[in-house]
Amino acid sequence: MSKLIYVLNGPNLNLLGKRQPEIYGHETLADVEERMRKKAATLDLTIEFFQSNYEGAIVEKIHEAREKADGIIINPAAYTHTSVAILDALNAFDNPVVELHISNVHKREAFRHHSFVSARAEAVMAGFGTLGYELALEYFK
Ligand code: DHK
Repeated sequence: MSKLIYVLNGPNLNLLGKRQPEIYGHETLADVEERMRKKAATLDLTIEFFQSNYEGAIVEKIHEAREKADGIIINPAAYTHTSVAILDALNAFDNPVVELHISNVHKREAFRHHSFVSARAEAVMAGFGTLGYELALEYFK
């Protein structure tokens, strides 16, 4: 049976393609989702794609994943650097977690260098642009 991977996106990623394209690129989140679905099919994976600007909604989606998902790919966006709640939710999830950032956060402002989620993630990727989402699927093949 094909594995189900939850792909979770945090705040402002709904503006992907419009927001600071010099950092986050020109692709929209819908473009990313479409490319991921195609790539997932080649790896015998199924994805559940989700974005929210609300911390609690992301926490609740991680709770849902506890019952359903074989893995999580998460770009927590700004919550990467602030959210103990998302870390705690991920710690209550038993399958692998891949943390993803479109930009190389380590090349940016100092406040982006710390991630609460990295304490939980099996793998962390940053700086691959939106291509990173497809590459992250390879972890679960
Ligand atoms: C996206 C954001 O919105 C920022 O708050 C993070 C991350 C970096 C990204 O590179 O995908 O600091």
